[in-house]
Amino acid sequence: GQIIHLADYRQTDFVLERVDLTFELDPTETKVEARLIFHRREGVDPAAPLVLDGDELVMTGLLFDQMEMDAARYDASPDSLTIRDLPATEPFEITITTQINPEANTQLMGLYRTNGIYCTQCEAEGFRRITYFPDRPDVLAVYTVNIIADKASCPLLLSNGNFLGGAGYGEGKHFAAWFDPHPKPSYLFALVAGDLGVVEDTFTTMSGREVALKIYVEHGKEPRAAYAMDALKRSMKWDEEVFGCEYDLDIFMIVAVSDFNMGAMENKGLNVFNDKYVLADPETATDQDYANIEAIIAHEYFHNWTGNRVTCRDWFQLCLKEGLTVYRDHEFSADQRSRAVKRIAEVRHLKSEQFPEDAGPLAHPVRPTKYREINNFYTTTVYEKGSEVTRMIATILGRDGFKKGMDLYFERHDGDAATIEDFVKCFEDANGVDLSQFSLWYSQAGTPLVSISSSYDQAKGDFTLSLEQMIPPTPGQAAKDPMHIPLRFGLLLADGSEAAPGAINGAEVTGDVLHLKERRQTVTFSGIASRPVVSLNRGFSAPVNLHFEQASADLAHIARHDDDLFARWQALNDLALPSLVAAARKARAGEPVETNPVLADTLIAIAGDETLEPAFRAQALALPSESDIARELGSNNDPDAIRAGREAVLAFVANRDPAVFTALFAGHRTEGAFTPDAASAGHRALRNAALAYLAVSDGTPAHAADAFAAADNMTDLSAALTVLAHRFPDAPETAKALEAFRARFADNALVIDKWFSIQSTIPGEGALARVKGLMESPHFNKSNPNRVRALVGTFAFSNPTGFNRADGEGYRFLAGQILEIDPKNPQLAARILTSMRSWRALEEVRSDHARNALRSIAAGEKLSSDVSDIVERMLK
Ligand code: HT7
Ligand code: ZN
Repeated sequence: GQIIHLADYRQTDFVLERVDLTFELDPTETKVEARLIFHRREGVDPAAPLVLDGDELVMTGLLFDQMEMDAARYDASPDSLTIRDLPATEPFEITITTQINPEANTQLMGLYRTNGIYCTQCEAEGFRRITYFPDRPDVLAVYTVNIIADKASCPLLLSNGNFLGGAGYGEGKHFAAWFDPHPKPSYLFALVAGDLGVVEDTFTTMSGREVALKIYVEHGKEPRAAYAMDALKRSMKWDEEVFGCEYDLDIFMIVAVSDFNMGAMENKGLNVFNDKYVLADPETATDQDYANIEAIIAHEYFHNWTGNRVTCRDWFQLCLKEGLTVYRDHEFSADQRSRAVKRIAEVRHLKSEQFPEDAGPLAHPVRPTKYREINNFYTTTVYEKGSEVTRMIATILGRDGFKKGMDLYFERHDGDAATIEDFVKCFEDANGVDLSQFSLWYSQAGTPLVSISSSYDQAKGDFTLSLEQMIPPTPGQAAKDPMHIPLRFGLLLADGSEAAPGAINGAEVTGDVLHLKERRQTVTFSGIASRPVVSLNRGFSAPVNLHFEQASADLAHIARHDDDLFARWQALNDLALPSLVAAARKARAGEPVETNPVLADTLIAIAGDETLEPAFRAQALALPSESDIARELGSNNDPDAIRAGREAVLAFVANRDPAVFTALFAGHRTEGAFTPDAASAGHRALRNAALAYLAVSDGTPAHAADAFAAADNMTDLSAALTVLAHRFPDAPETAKALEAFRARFADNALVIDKWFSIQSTIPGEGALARVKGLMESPHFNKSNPNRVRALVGTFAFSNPTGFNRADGEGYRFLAGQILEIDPKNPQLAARILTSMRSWRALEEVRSDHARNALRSIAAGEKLSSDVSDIVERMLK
């Protein structure tokens, strides 16, 4: 594929006025008739042809104003349709008939069949696999959709908008008509047809309209959709209360399908979900599953305003809808649960996924300026860093200023296909501020590094911070300008209270936010009576790396006393990382590992502090991961040494005071019927964190085997199974538990995915053989994306020692898998391949093997543009 540049954007020559679609569904020969009414845009050359996008299309008919089109006036190929000699000003109608094969559509883009259900996925460029169309997000039109299908196998016929009516259609067929009054881009089109069960409810909007809510799932699974329905109603209410956004159709539908490339899709009025993010009950879903369902239901619902009512002008603006909507779903979950614990989970995720992307060959700005394959830009940078950029706008402007900007955005751009500039301008205009320097966050890739030193002058009562920012070079961007970095801070005194400085010089400070804007800045706080400990980047107000050599005692002070819970966790993390890095270095050199006792004692004190919420204590107990340590080390990494060092530190903590973990494990059992609320989940998280330490100090599988036998919910059951499998892979107890789990859940594929993932992340050399063995299991299905992600994806992304074997077998295995998956599902193949994005940071032997494996992929025949784009960028 060729490279598309943001700078080349121009409007279409023709305006699309109306779309009428008729589908005659058939598993292998579906007929699609598209009636499109266009007119030439004012000022456009009257000779300019109409060029429509297609992808693997077969055209079986073409009419112009209902008359057969003269063959001399058009050229059709599978990927485009060009029509000439069109009217200069007046509207005209083009009717295109295509024939498509949903059964053979293994890419899961366009119209496909999954478990007998017809369903569509059109974002980003799937609509062009259904019919020829101006398939770009700035072409908005009103759609009418007629669906004709076999009545017995497809009693349900759904599309966007409101139901117009339906009737029999002869020969065992029936039809249904839908009309969506809201102009929309083609990527939000959806059609679903099949035989599904339904869960129904209603929601009364803030202006008193009743909306029918329907969640469609496979027959028999209806009870497992109750939590999703509850999350949907809470989302609808929250969006009214917090953003003033009211739902705008008579019906809102969600359909759960088992073959899906991503999490879910926000089609107007008809969201389609990966069933993993809809179905839950205590026996089969973990607390994490419940939290994910709540977040993704909210995310897709929130797109109704941020994405659908205001959409993107072009795909470069993807973060306009995604970054903003992730920010909105984060805020929603924070309001539904514990804000600090939610923020800790977000930052862990950001650091473990986005920071590596930003530091490697796939780094790109939140708003990229070029792409070859848009599917490859649904990245953690666009989504999660995009959300952080939105959060910084809120931090800089404050709650009210942010709200004013959002209100103006909806007022000004409802019905538009907008840009990031439009978005930022709303905040500027609503608040009378200039965000031009801030906007570098959209255009400069790479995680800024802020280096800090401090000094205190007792005689003068002055505390001084020297800050310096550096934005590392990224592909295509060697030199960068200094950015506007909003750092929340507090100055903690010895008694845990906060100093209130008399004057602050050297930086703009608004409230508790210090605005770092220059490359170097020295900030002096006067009137400070004793040496303070600075707590910086509270709440992770800016997505940056901080280099600040704070003494262990100072970090322990923050960890014990900061009134910002997030800052306490961050201090613990900052205390742990140097120990873990030092441990990895020692392990690499074959030397004994020493652990900082301040770390162990602080961790244990927090774990045992009953005044703190259990979920927070569980987060505190989770040491930085192997990939966190790898990132901190930066280069020449040996995953085996990293793990060995981390294991030594973990063992030191586990053995420091095992009684604390015994007490936590015994004291946080949740009694009574399971509820997925955050408080109960917190008790389970703390208890299971304690179990993991107990298994280390005790050295036997006994605790975990007992916990497995006693578990009455999936959170506890899978946590116990993980401890057994990861700590005691060869124990008979583990084999027994794995088989019991498999047998019990053999007919629930989503639970079997957990069984795959737990085994594929067993550390060490044996993992690859285990994964290969599991691929032969009758439960594995290489054409289902959830199965492939659970087994192959989890192995490559989340098993550092197993995947990065020194002999390179892990990379060669992955290369083989990528080449096998690519012809069937290029998006899935490309995404799993990004697991190798940090290959250059590996030590030489491994990085040589990794390079060779990547080269073997690059040499593959007929690679998709998805995979070739990723592999070429990774090798550049
Ligand atoms: N907006 C949706 C993105 C999406 C997608 C993109 C490419 C290929 C398949 C896809 N399925 C869903 C999901 C979201 O961010 O809400
Ligand atoms: Zn989204």
